[in-house]
Amino acid sequence: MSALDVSAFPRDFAWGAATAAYQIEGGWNMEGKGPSIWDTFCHAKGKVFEDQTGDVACNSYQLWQEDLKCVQRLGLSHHRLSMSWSRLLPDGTTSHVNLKGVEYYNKVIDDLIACNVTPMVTLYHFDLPQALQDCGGWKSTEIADIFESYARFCFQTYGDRVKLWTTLNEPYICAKLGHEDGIFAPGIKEPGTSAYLAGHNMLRAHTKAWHCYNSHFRHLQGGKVSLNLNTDWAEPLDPGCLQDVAATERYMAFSLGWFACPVFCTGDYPESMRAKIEAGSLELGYGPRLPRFSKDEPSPLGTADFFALNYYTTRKVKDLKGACKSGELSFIRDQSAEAVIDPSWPISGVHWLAVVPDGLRKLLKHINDTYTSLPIYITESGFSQIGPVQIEDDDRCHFYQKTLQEVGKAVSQDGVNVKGYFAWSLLDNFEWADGFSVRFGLFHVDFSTPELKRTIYRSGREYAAVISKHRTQTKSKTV
Ligand code: GBH
Repeated sequence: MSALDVSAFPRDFAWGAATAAYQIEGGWNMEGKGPSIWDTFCHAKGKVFEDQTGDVACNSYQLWQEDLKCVQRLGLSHHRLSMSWSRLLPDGTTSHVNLKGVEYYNKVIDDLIACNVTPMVTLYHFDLPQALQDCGGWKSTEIADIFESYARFCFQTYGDRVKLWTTLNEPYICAKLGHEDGIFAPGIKEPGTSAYLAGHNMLRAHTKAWHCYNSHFRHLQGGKVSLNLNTDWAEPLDPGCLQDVAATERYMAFSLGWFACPVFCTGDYPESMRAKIEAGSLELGYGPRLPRFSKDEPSPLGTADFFALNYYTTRKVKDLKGACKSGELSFIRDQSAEAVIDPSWPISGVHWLAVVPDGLRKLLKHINDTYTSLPIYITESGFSQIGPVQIEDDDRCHFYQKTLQEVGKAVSQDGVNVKGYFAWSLLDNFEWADGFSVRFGLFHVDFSTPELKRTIYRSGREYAAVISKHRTQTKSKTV
């Protein structure tokens, strides 16, 4: 990464790394924590690679000091973490608060601030309290108010120190993988229906949480609230084929637009998305499936103070052309687009992650042109190595170098207001359905011994060097 031109990045650029509670904390039933849907999902056999679980993960619940050393070694200005809802509120409601959990995040936040690191806190990164799943989870209408109470509790408890909040991480993944494909917790496989309902209630929950902050905390605490949206960048397989062009627009509408349009554009779902879904319903004899936002509730429009983007990869898209027209309801039938990987793109250690750094630049410009001129934080971007562990992880170094170069171009050449970059991830961790078989860390974690020793990869050393170079350059400009 040493060749990277850091002068493209603004002086106050946020250099961060990211983690998520279930992926690192462990302590799944320690000191009063209630179970989450990921505890349940992993404990049921056959869901996760080799039936691995996040019961211990990186044991960050007990080894936080080790993580803090990693943060300091990188010289981060910002660090993104998520809170485990059921560690704070074991049954998901404020009727019972787990003080040990409150203490844990107090310590994490205080330590970060003492080290001059600004925390960015995500309230929900896939780990719904099991007690709430038992009442219908994201499919239930009531979940939005319950989430608002949880959010209020966190703003009250930590908002004196936390000024950057995101409510929900990747509602797309939670809805699609959790409620359509069933490959993420809660493992619901109800194609063509539940994902839209879950997504809708997540948007309602986010909206209520943002309004809660806006009305009751913003004037006292002065922070900002958003939600983390993920999408691939997509381009037509055959740019000369009108159907492929339309399919590409649909692909983007069904991923980014699904959540970004209500929050940043119109207060409602993309028209193309609703039209396709309702056409499918007619064909198959179903009622409406994409919910409508009620006039009796606040609109999602305008409920974000910045744009938080998780970007990993790009796809070429072609029209399904009726290939999927027979039979059953499904998200993919509605979307009617097929996404493929261009064989010329290098692949990473996971099959879905093709390395396309300039896709990020194009996506940033697209967001800036289509959705918002608000500042954009890239809240996740990362690479998993191929094959056995290599501490000298040259592929990952190359990935970060190229990716940061593209971010620099988005800023300096396209005029996109990118405020920060969070590498996914600080540590090798529990990679959901892939368990510990996939490593995204800037630090290696030795999962074979109870010490769970953290060792910096070359990519971590080089990322630290980039941050320090940027710091030195911007300092010398001020004097
Ligand atoms: C992020 O999601 C998550 O926020 C983060 O927690 C996670 O560690 C990181 O990705 C790395 O995966 O093709 O069936 O194997 C990004 C969205 C969700 C995209 C899972 C890839 C794989 C599904 N990712 N998906 S599959």
